[in-house]
Amino acid sequence: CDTEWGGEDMTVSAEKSYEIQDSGVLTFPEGFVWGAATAAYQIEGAAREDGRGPSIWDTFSRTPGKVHAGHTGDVACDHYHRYPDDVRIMRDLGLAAYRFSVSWPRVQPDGSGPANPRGLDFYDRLVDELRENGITPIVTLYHWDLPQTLEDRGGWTNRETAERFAEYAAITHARLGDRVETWTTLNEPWCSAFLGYASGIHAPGRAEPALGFTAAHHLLLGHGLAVQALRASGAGKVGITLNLSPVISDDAEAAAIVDGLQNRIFLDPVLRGEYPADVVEHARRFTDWSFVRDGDLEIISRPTDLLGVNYYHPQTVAARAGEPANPVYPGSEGIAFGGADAPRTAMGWPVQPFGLTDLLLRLARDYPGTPLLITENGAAFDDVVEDGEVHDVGRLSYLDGHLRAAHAAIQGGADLRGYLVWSLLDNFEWAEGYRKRFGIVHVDYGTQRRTPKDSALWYSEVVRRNGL
Ligand code: LGS
Repeated sequence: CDTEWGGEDMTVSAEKSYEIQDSGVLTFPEGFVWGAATAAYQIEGAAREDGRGPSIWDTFSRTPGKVHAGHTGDVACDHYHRYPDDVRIMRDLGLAAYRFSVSWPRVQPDGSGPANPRGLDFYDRLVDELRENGITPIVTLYHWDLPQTLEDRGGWTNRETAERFAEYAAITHARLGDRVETWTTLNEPWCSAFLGYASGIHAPGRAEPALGFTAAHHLLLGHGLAVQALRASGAGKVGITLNLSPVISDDAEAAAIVDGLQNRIFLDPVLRGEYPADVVEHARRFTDWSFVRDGDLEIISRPTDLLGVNYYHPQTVAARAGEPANPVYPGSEGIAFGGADAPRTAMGWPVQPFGLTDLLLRLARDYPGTPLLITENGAAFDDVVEDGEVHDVGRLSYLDGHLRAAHAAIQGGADLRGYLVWSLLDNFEWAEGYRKRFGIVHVDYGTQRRTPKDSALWYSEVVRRNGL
């Protein structure tokens, strides 16, 4: 890898990024964890069952104009009732691990107070079912479904939400901790903060740049307090999942701004105990950072056992005078996004596997000592079922390319422990509703019929061989 990251020079130029040479047989390290991932609101359905309270996504998806065609997670993949079938599919594919999220409003319908036992019962059944089928459960505590009652009190802009989150983490661990070893606190706090509060693209739909930074800090504080709570109750392995994107640019300043707002604003507090000085300066026109209190960064940087990495694509940016700010990156005026010369997925995202190698090697170099787990990687394509089969060549080739990229990073020294494909099933893709399909298993939403796609059959063979 001849790319340069961090330090003074943040630039990675497209020309310098190498081709992944090795297209022969590749074997992953012994014990490499292979699996798939999902999230509660995206697959469960059963939105009003067994005492579940409303979350910000129930509210947001019912707000006209926010989600494609007014889709909601009310039914989704009906996984709440069909989980035994879904676990059987995973077993048949030979998956070793399954990452799912626990719905906070099932466990605490109002976001605080005593647990709703019927909500926890579901996860109890799911965990047992997984273990009986030889699949290791990996729990995400927060995948964006904040109890609406907490949002009514300010949501993640309110410091108290961080404390409530730690209580919820302890309650959930008390019930599942005897059978679940690996816990991640938050999924992609960047999305919660900057899609949810700075730009309004996601729930709760607030759109003030300053709130993005406040929410980011309280999410990080919630992570740190939850780590403490999980440790106190004897959790095995604890970590956080971040959505990280290498930034490709010929302009070092533009690259540093975007890298700071996307990656370092979360990586540095968690893994180094400080906010990056350049990000603090950059955001001063929006916030005085007075929400950061003495001692917060010690809490946020409590040691973790793994870093969950969600990787989809790099960000290609260029300096361009007059460009308005991208609302998900406050203060990014003068920076143009996109423009990579690469094939695209159905989301319009470029397919650039080398970005995963760059990212993993950068993490190994700049944040050494933390084992890495790819908690999400995958792609949406416009799949069709033909005679009971789905020939999703685009996804298969995306996954193949990214696994080769991950393997290259391991060979370069990254301590990568496993790979979880996003997603097991087609599901509710947030603001895109059901129109974007990320599953390796097709879901017919009319009949709830599951059809493993070609990518699933191929992935099953990868898992069996522990390689490509
Ligand atoms: O389904 C989500 C997947 C799909 O693509 C999953 O729930 C999330 O954890 C994750 O965010 N996912 C995902 N991410 C790609 C991120 C691209 C950045 C989008 C920026 C919008 C302006």
